[in-house]
Amino acid sequence: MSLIKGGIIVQEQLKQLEQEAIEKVANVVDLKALQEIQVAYTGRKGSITEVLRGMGKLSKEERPIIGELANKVRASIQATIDEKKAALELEQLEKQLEKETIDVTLPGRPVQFGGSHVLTSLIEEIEDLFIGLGYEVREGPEVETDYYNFEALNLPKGHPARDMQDSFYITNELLLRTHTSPVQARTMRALDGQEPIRMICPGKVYRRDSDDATHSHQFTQIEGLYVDKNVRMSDLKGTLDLFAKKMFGEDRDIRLRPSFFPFTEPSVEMDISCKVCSGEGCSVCKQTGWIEILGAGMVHPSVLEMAGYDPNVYTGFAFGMGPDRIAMLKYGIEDIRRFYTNDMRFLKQFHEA
Ligand code: FA5
Repeated sequence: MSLIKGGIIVQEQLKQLEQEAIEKVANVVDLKALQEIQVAYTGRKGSITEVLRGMGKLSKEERPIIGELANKVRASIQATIDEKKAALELEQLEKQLEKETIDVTLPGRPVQFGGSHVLTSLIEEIEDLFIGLGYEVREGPEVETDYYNFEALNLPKGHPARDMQDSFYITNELLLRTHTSPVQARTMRALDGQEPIRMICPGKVYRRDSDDATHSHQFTQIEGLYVDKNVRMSDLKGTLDLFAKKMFGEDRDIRLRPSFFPFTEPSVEMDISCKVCSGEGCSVCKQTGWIEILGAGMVHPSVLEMAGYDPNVYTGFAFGMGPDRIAMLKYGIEDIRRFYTNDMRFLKQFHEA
């Protein structure tokens, strides 16, 4: 059947819409505008729906013909939109890929390598030296009992020499150890007075000292203990002399001064000539030309006895050195606080390339 007047008009309107939509789609340059065209023509409230509203005025015979035509027009517009959409999406993807291109010839970011802290390296060097002399490395707790930190070292409660090491107490009986000497007492106690000992113990210690160029409230020490039959003061002197020469070289001056520690008798302190000023006097050596690096002496008979060693059979020597001060002297560092302020420019100087 052929269309009569009303049908012909609707048919014309539909064909016009199709042509109009296809032209618009052809000129569109972005997806948003394309979406708007879709809504305007094929959407629920779009132009095609609008035209179909007039169907009521058509004859019964014309309606299916126009309905079929409307579907074809809608499908044709949709197909054109789909094709355009695919093309625009591809274009967009290509643009994005171009923008995100990676230049593989650009230099990469250098990987930052970590390294041992200068004090850790120095402590390992000292450990190696003493291991070579037959010493073993031991450890002890940083939170120590008053007994091991003081009493077992001949420093009973109220002893005036406790003031030499102003302490951080946690309770009446617990404190942050002020030196590594408690490990002497712990080692002797563990061996029950039966075996000779050759040990060193590195670790952190804490004191209520005011921080300055050569004092820190937290620093490191290495304790050394040698107990056997017939250990003499000359053995201590020979050991310290060897240590100092290996550590600082043959040309640096060393001196031993008489001193006092309640846990050794006799006691000495060892100084090394200042590298910063070559012995002339500077702020590091407090104008004396020397820096004290360790305390030492023959283990006091009472300390041996308290730990279960018979002082008539066994004798021994002990020393406690400060690796912070040793590092300052070895590398010419003018302030101990540099070790603890984490300035990478300072710390990196000691890493191997
Ligand atoms: C002692 O701590 C004794 N326990 C050492 C000892 C062990 C003597 C065994 C006899 C037998 P003294 O307080 O002098 O001694 O400290 C030893 C070393 O630690 C010093 O020579 C010094 O190198 C270092 N030292 C002491 N106080 C500080 C501080 N506040 N900052 C950095 N280093 C320090």
